[in-house]
Amino acid sequence: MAVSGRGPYDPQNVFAKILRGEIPCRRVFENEYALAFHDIAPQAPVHVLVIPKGPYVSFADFSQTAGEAEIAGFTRAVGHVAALLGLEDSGYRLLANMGVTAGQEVPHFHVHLFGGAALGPMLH
Ligand code: DGP
Repeated sequence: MAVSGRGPYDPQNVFAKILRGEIPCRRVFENEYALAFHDIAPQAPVHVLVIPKGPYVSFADFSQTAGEAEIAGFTRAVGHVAALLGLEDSGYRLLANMGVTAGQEVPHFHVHLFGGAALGPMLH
């Protein structure tokens, strides 16, 4: 079910549990700012989620309340993950669903990274 994308942050959301190691994920990359792992229901040959380590409900929350270092660190991590996955030459798509209209399901900010094939006009 879609979530509002507004606070308060629910520490029991599935990505919070992944961050705490309470449920497994197929990890691609991790540093102090971000964790990247394969989506459980991939919609492209490469479909990875990149999430910040901090408790942000959505893009709106992250962009408005995270510190400069965290925003910069997270943004760089997304680009690094794309490069790690070998997508820089072929290209890739980034997407963040914010709130009900976009169909955001998990109330922890995440960026979808799609690639590995020619992508249609819209995914997810
Ligand atoms: P969104 O609609 O933007 O909130 O997308 C949430 C994505 O999270 C969706 O593509 C499926 C993925 N997802 C949900 N639960 C899990 C999980 O437990 N593990 C992984 N790896 N992905 C999950």
